[in-house]
Amino acid sequence: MKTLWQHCHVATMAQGKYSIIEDAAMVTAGTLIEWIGPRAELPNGDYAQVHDLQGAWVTPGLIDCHTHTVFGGNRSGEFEQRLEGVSYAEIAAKGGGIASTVRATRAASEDELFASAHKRLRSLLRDGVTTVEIKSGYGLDLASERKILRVIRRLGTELPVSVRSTCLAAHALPPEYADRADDYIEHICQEMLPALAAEGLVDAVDAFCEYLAFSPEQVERVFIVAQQLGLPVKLHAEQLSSLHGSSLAARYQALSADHLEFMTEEDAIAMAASGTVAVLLPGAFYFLRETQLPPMEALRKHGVKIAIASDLNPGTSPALSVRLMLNMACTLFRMTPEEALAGATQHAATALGMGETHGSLEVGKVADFVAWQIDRPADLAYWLGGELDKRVVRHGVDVTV
Ligand code: DI6
Ligand code: FE
Repeated sequence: MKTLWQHCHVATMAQGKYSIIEDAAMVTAGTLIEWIGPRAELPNGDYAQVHDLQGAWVTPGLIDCHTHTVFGGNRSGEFEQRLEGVSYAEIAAKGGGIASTVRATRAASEDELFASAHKRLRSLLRDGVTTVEIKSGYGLDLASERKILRVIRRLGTELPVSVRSTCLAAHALPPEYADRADDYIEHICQEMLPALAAEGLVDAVDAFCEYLAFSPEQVERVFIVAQQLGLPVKLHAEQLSSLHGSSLAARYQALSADHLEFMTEEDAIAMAASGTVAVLLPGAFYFLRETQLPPMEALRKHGVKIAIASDLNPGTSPALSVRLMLNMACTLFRMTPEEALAGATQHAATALGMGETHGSLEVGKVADFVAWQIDRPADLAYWLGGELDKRVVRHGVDVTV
């Protein structure tokens, strides 16, 4: 069944550029794009449906390639304490921080986790997201990580969004393994990853490489097992200090290395050589009042692809809008609106290993797009959140929420 979409302009985002087609038309056949170009060149065809997009700007559906959407409780109380001068370290020493989210997540039932994550994910969808990556990492034992990953799979079947599931068991040290980080890594490698992968719950493996989390040596053990299981890897790296996790990620052909404020030019060279995407997370940078900027010039100079994501999580980035992240990428990281939009479309798709099928509007790609009632593409990075009039199409079907 063919559908014609016309009376629109398109920013196709092919090759990570606006690649604009004015007065465009697009033909979808089932879930795929069959033709796209200037309306004047539209070949004659028989269409089951014709949609008038009323002058909208069409972009690929937004892709949020780094989130921790599934968690119990929230940490607004800690936010309040931090604003009163209590440090993150003091809060953590009193059992707060990631540990408090782990307790709340372990205590929550699968249905409770699903219900709270569903609300957060709906906010992202209302913002034009058609693909999202969601990490586990607040369970930190086999049963609790499994519970989170099952919720992630269920979100993908019950909401009109493509969901990629990432196992982040190596996010923090669970209390049962206090002072035994190597033993916990061994448990991840021997028990957790093989079991969760065998259950089909894992699309990629991530870890938190940081002096207050896991060392590059520990992360490498996780990467080796991921590789044996045939799973691609990603890494939280260089967020608070420089351990060259991003170079390690590049050595393992990681899909992405994320955060990266403290990365070096050598890390950028390694990432460029392996095609590892730099996922920048301006929400966490902002929320932690970080001052060290990611090395934008080195990333550009060496041609590292840059993606932008929400990092939606209760501790460092309670961000419910990807468009707000685009604005922050421009204001805080000095990206252009075009670079920012590429970061939440084509480059975000590449960061999920989906770059061949998603992320731009080209013949043969999946028909995931948003028709925005805006004046120009830069509007997407201009407005600070809020709702924009739009139609959201996923797999060729209108799924506007
Ligand atoms: N980096 C972060 O900013 C979050 N996780 C990570 O690896 C922090 C998560 C939290 O504080 O709950
Ligand atoms: Fe994160």
